[in-house]
Amino acid sequence: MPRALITGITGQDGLYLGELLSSRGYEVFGLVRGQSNPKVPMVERILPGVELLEGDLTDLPSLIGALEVSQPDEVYNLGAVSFVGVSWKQAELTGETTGMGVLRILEAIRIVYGDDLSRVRFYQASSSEMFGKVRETPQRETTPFHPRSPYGVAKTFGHYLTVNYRESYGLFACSGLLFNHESPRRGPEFVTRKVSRAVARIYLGLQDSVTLGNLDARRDWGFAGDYVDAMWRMLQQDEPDDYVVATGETHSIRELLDVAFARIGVSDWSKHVVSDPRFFRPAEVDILVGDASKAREKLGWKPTVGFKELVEMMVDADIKAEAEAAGLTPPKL
Ligand code: NAP
Ligand code: F7E
Repeated sequence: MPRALITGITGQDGLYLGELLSSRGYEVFGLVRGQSNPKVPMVERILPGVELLEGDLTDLPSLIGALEVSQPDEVYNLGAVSFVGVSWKQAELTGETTGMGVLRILEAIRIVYGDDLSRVRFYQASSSEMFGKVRETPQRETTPFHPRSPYGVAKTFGHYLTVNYRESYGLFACSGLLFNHESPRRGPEFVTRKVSRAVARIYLGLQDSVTLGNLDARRDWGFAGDYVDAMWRMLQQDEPDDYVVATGETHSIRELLDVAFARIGVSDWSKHVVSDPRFFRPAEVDILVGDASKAREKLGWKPTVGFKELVEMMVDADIKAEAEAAGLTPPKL
């Protein structure tokens, strides 16, 4: 039975990856931080067979301990301060977790596996935010980086470190340059979920409007369930490599609002949306769209959920969840 250790198991991707690996016969271990992490009951409900280990990416001994206990064949490093907006306000924590955390887990692997590094494979959750102020469109593996936030800078450090440990020590280390991926499990601070939740609550009469920032930014949004499959595929190849994972389509926040509000029968959303400078970023990534040809050709990967289907899935899930929380029976869409 192959064994996998996932950092960031309590996050959106950790949950989908845990489900995927369990369904493929893995023994799954997940790193959980904090002395009483409130997400543990939710993880145990969604992933009943998974063994949770205490540890933190800012604490090297705890990473060594987690590797010693789990002895994984595959390590997926998904843990991070992942919200770009907060990375300016907590730049040091972002650097320590999202950047230096990668160094610590790689060093922990070297310490635990010693001369036997061929026993383990490593996946690093890199990001399209590394492309930042994009030098070419669409972005591919060879596009130069120009990160625009402390988060993007920290991810770029983690990416190059992953490449460096592959080149320096022969570690089977892959970096996935993943574009935005979403789901009903997405954190409520990210724009897709913020919108799907607000639209659900507007539909149910629980609120009137939503306050957002820059409506003109464009992103390449896919479904998280598809993207964790690409992570797994990277670690099953004969040789380690880096891959862009994306849908190849780009949409603005305005288009996101169009689809989300259309789901509840509202075509003019202007009276429900307020734009507030508070939600603008000090430096914006204006447009992202990825070219995932390499992943398609070498990994046989392609997205299965389109933009409209994704947004509708999220709005529907939020209508159900918000209605249940408010004790309402939602009217049929
Ligand atoms: P997420 O939902 O925000 O999950 C982040 C995870 O990191 C959580 O489990 C969190 O634990 C954990 N974490 C935070 N600080 C930690 C620390 N000091 N030590 C250990 N774990 C810590 O993020 P996601 O959307 O699943 O993304 C997974 C990874 O992919 C992240 O590295 C993200 O930066 C990267 N990524 C995401 C996207 C995307 O569109 N989703 C795209 C490209 C790359 P708590 O629950 O305890 O806070
Ligand atoms: O912002 C704009 C905002 O926070 C998307 C993370 O998973 O994907 C994610 O990073 C866009 C930006 O995601 C609001 O300015 C407007 O242009 O949903 P987001 P992100 O910054 O793209 C990448 C690939 C990652 O790696 C990250 O970990 O939407 N926007 N108004 C807003 N964004 C938010 N959050 N809230 C607003 O009110």
